[in-house]
Amino acid sequence: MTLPLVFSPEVAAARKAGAAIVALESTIITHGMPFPQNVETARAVEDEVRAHGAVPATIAIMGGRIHIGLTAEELDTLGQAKDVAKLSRADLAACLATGGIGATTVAATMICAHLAGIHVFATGGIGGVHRGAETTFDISADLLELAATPVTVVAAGAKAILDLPKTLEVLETHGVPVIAYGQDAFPAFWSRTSGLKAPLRMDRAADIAAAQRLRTALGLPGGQLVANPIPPEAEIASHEITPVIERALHQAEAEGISAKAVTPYLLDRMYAMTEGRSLQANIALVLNNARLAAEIASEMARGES
Ligand code: PSU
Repeated sequence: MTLPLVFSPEVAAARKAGAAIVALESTIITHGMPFPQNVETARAVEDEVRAHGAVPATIAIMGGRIHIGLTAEELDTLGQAKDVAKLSRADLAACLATGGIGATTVAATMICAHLAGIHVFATGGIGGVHRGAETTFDISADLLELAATPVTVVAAGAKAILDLPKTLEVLETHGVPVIAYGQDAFPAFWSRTSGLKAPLRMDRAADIAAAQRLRTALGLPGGQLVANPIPPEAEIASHEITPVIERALHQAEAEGISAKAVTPYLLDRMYAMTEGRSLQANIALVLNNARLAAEIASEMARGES
């Protein structure tokens, strides 16, 4: 069976030329930000990747095909579409089989990027172990994907709405390298530090690229999580964001929100409670991750040529 992969003209040309490519996800567009900021941000992130020497490949499922790179019209359609499925490893094939429209989470984007031969992917924050997971068992499939699929994911850590110590534990159990970029602390999405030390630290994109190459050469499956702190001017300090997170978590519990709906609900509540500041921070950190991912992808492309 041939894979239902479709490449945008820009990505097809980049593949031919052996240029650096950075994968971008689409759940952040459909479930992570409101319209029109979602489409504006997706465009700005793509431009940031281009400005730093790589080609962006935003990934989504449309009409039974995996799109690797979206045209401006496709991005616009996705950003305004209603009832888009939030796809992870479990539901990717089902969405393709039924011809639906689906946005890819970190896990699904990693799978599609790997199929397309892309080794680096930039997002905002990965999913992780939710607070209260000891009773709900709510642990994002993103963590297991990092252990299975050889793609380096650049994120601002895991979202601080999660249980970060447990998230790091699960990553460790599954042998996922967690590399803080340029600092010792594991970042907490809206804040530069979570108060937890990251297991690894690297200060150069070239070292991160080499580590992914060596991981594969050693016969180890899986990728690596690069935890890139939000730029200082955009951060919301932990003492400011913590009460907001706690209020949002209480509301989610009171309303009985569960499973895939939890993260989008919390992000939306925090947007309202911070009068948009949480979204501004989210946009700044994604742009920052796009820059670093472009540098890593360029180093990887150099290593392959
Ligand atoms: N980064 C953001 N906003 C988001 C996400 C990442 O800045 O909304 C998405 C990613 O697609 C990630 C998902 O895979 O949130 C995690 O969802 P869950 O907690 O349900 O696994």
